[in-house]
Amino acid sequence: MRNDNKMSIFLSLILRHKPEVIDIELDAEGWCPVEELIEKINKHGKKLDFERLKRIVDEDKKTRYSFSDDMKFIRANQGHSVKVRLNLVAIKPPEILYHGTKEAFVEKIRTSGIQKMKRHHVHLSKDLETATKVGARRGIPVILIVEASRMYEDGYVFYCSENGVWLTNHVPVSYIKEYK
Ligand code: HQG
Repeated sequence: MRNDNKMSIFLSLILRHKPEVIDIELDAEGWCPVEELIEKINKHGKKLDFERLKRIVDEDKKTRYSFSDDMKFIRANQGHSVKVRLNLVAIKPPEILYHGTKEAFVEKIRTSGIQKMKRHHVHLSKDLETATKVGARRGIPVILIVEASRMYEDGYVFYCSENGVWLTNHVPVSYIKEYK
């Protein structure tokens, strides 16, 4: 569809070069929230809904764009002129990693595990002190001990950011030991 081509070119402009045209920000890895992208493109006077966006992504001949696994984020696979870091390399984590959270969240975490919520990954620390600080931002901190090695052996993928934050997609309940 000819109009889809035009929209795809506009998407490239936003996701690779000039996100500021619609006042959106890409994160360090080039991702932006799909819902916000659609809303801001419409505000900009172009018509886009999720169905159309998905069609453009799926039918792009050069696979220019990707959705995150949960379809909540989108990015250009390459070709950026804005600075993005697409090179998170999966690496083996230490035996144990820590997650600092707020006491009030523990009950939910007990049933659904540690989820990335609004971020792109679950953030974990290699030391107790950092995790305690993260948890204390919101109230009484509770530190969860994550059996990272066992997760890794079971096929879960871990990354370590340049600033030493350990990242993974989800920590299922069975890998969490609680600690107060
Ligand atoms: C919690 C700061 C209910 C999770 C810090 C956390 C960190 C759940 C909150 C970085 C849940 C999300 C990240 C579930 C997780 N049910 N609550 N199933 N699973 N949660 O801020 O880890 O300043 O997105 O425990 O230093 O607190 O941004 O994550 O309390 O490194 O650079 O939901 O943010 O760094 O909160 O913090 P966040 P986080 P920056």
